[in-house]
Amino acid sequence: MKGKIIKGIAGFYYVHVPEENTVYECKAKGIFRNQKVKPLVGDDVEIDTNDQPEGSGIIAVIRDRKNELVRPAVANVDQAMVIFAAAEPDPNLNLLDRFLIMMQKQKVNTIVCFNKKDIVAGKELALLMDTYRHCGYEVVCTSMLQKEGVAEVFELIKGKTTVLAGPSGVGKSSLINVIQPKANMETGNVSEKIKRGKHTTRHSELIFIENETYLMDTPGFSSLYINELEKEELKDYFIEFKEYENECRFIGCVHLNEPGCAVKEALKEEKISKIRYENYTVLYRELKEQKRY
Ligand SMILES: Nc1nc2c(ncn2[C@@H]2O[C@H](COP(=O)(O)OP(=O)(O)OP(=O)(O)O)[C@@H](O)[C@H]2O)c(=O)[nH]1
Ligand SMILES: [Mg+2]
Ligand SMILES: [Zn+2]
Repeated sequence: MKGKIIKGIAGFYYVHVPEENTVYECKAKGIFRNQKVKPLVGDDVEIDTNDQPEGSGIIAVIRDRKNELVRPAVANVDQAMVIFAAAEPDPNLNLLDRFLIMMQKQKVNTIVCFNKKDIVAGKELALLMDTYRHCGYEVVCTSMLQKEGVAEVFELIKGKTTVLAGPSGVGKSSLINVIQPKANMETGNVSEKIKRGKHTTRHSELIFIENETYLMDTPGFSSLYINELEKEELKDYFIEFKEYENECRFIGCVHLNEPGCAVKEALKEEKISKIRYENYTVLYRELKEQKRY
């Protein structure tokens, strides 16, 4: 039978078989372990249910993956939507930039969503949105509490498999519940004291929304290391630098200390966001340090 892995917990994989609209609890065939292939949420598989207890099966075949992400570890996604709360928890834009770089490196188109717009001033929100729109990203702004921006989100996810990612407590599971109330995902309060999420979602899970439309819920992350990237390449991931780069005095300018740098000039004129540039310098330094070991 053909199906799709919608969840994996402690060596068990839950495979949805659309033909019957049922879910089988499966183990993977030993051969995958020997070949060091780990089944992933999102995998299209074939399962064998002969001689198995009712509702159980064995994953016999994992079909070729369209793509495979490392963090979160999922397969066959069409795009990502990264969610940050506009407040509570305050958005960590350095973490957002790290995520955007990682996705771009993996060639996965990413939509940026700022949730909890109900608790911040319009001006603050506009600044966040402008910053990322200016870098070429599709940006939406929502309140899952007041169900605002939902139609816009739906338009963007329709007909696709979208992985939802972001820190804990930003409203990833809440978004799924608003779009598909039947999903009934568990959500958790943000801690009063430290204003951080409580890591309510523990496992990635694929949720069927409607024909051809899936959302993948994932556990919140609190840090991301950029690796497998040369420091000289980093600038290419800051697309807003592109239009100035040709004007830099030196070919291969990394826009840090070089004289006659057009990117730094644009920064001075506030044509490039200060926070984005700062994140660039932080990440550049980090990549430089990594190389020493
Ligand atoms: N004010 C406000 N609160 C929201 C909004 N969306 C979600 N919340 C609340 O934020 C808290 C965290 O929401 P979750 O959906 O559990 O967050 P999550 O991103 O799934 O978090 P993890 O599973 O821990 O990664 C819950 O108390 C939600 O009710 C919103 O738009 N506005
Ligand atoms: Mg969650
Ligand atoms: Zn430069």
